[in-house]
Amino acid sequence: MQQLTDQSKELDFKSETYKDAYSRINAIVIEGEQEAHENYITLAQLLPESHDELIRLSKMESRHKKGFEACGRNLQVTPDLQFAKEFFSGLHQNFQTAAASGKVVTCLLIQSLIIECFAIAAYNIYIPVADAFARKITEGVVKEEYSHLNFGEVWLKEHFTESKAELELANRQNLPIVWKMLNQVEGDAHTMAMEKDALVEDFMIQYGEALSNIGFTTRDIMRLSAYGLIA
Ligand code: Y39
Ligand code: FE
Ligand code: FE
Ligand code: FE
Repeated sequence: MQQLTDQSKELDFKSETYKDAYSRINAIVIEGEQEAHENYITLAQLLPESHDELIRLSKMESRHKKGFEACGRNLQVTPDLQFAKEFFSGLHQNFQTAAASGKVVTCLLIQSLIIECFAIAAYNIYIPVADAFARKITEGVVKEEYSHLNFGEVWLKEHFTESKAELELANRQNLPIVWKMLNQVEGDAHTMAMEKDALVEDFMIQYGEALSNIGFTTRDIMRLSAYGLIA
């Protein structure tokens, strides 16, 4: 923690090194928000009883995207959107496949649990080391991400018994992808004073809490979390 604080004092947001890392991390966030927008529209079609609420969430995601685009412009950084598309391709493909066969539980696990927890961890770790403009934007965004995670938790808790087996399989298929994604951006995150250990820790806390809220036991959570480690 102390190290992070010291490092953030030395961050030069205008340096080529920082801007190069930002071109990829900012793109990931922009692409992630765009895909989240689309995923909630898809979920609205799959869950007619929650249609209006899910459309409301999808609109929040497109506002998040606009906010992060402004953060990039503010630092005069051009986001590397091609890199970001590839970065998300594994989770994107799995979400599309699940949606096409009406597997709403898998879709909720991917978007509302895994991706939202990833976003919450990244944004929480970013806020203390962000430039002042991006910090304000990110503080507003992260509050809303908690409400997206909450939607998934509430729905899955209400349908826990019949969703449990599908959740276990979807966790096993998608958690390893998250670790690969984290490994890919470890260096860029470090340049921005975001340490991988802190990202992993925050992610596991959010994700473990979510699984607990849905109805998994501590023993289940340990087992589910371990799948990430064998990526
Ligand atoms: O629900 C949302 O708004 C999530 C899509 C946004 C994804 C953000 C992904 C952040 C990963 C950043 C990795 C930095 C180390
Ligand atoms: Fe968002
Ligand atoms: Fe979200
Ligand atoms: Fe370091």
